[in-house]
Amino acid sequence: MLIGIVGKPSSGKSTFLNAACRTAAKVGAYPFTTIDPNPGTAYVKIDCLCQEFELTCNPKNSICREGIRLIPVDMLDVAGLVPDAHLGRGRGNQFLDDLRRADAFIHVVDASGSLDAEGREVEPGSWDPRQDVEFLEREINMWLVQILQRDWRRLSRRAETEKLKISALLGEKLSGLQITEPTIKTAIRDAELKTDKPTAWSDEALERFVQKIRKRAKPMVIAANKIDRLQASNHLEALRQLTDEVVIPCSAVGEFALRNLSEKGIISYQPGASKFTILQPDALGETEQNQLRRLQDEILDKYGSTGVQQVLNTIVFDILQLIPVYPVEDAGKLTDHDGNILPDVYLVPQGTTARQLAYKIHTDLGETFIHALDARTKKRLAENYELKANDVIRIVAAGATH
Ligand SMILES: Nc1nc2c(ncn2[C@@H]2O[C@H](COP(=O)(O)OP(=O)(O)OP(=O)(O)O)[C@@H](O)[C@H]2O)c(=O)[nH]1
Ligand SMILES: [Mg+2]
Repeated sequence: MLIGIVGKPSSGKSTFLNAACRTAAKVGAYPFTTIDPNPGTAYVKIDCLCQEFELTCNPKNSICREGIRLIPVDMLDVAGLVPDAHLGRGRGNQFLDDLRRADAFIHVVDASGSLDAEGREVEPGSWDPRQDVEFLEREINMWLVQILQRDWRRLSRRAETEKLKISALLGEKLSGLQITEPTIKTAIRDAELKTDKPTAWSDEALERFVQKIRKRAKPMVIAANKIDRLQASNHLEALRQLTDEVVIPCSAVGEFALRNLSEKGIISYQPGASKFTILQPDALGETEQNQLRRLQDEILDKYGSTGVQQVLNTIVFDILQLIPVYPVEDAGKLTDHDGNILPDVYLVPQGTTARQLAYKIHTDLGETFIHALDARTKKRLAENYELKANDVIRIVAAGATH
């Protein structure tokens, strides 16, 4: 799974990546600090089943910390987008091609309103961040429109002359963008387009169509960043009223500082938590102590967390609606073939069947699938059994088990 970080220059995208992934991407108070994309690995958090089963687990594809399972997700932080990027302004929009595979986007917005449309500093609070939400959605749409337009004439003619379904041709063309035929069909219907005459679709119609696709195929969460700055809270409500996307108040800088101090053992802090404990007060200077106090009072107490972890969990569990399932090879001991307890957790879409899980683990396992077993009840599950969140599943296959 891949989550893309987008937004205008200097909104805090690389800081968000560094806070979430502990990367060292370059950060700077000037536009276009990032040119080449920065990858990272973040973690979403769930309660680990080792608590329910009262076992000590040996995670392999994830991490368990004090009963909290951390599941990795790939992230990519890219260059800033500016209005009319699709016409080549700023760094253009070609770099978004690195995000073709993305399952969702985080839009990092400067909620303190201290940067203009191009990411240049202005009087704090004077810029209305609602404009950023509007222009960015348009630029993402235009990026998709341009991909479509590249061979639209040929494609639409072919559909008409060869009497092929335009949704099927588009499904083939857009598969690299994780856009499937059902999504395309729904978008064609919602945009009220005629399927038998795609050559007649206007540019405006293509844009309408793409907008419908984007919402489904590249869902977005808005990280209302720099909430640690005074002016931000005023803009937060306005942002929430403007858009139907989820808006989460966020301080990437705050999260970065807390994780840093926690790694050094100076404080104890779990990402996403509403408080921290100072373990080594002597290691903190007066300024740092004051900063931490402000962080507690003005961010954690006010908003419940720094927002970074909440953005990630919201995308994976609320927006993409993925559910965690634990495959094991021994349904009694809950282990893999090496004896590791609850080794792996997979994030799968709701509605995934036992057999689809088998395919996800290994093609062979899917092909030779016989049945599955619920490790809690030891009941047999048929291939079309729809997995539930936190199922522990053994797959029984011809010649191989899992
Ligand atoms: N106060 C505050 N400043 C932040 C926050 N996040 C980032 N910044 C600052 O905003 C500036 C830009 O941060 P970057 O992370 O480089 O922004 P970016 O979006 O990656 O910028 P480009 O790569 O140029 O597009 C830096 O000075 C950061 O320290 C935050 O949560 N609060
Ligand atoms: Mg950057």
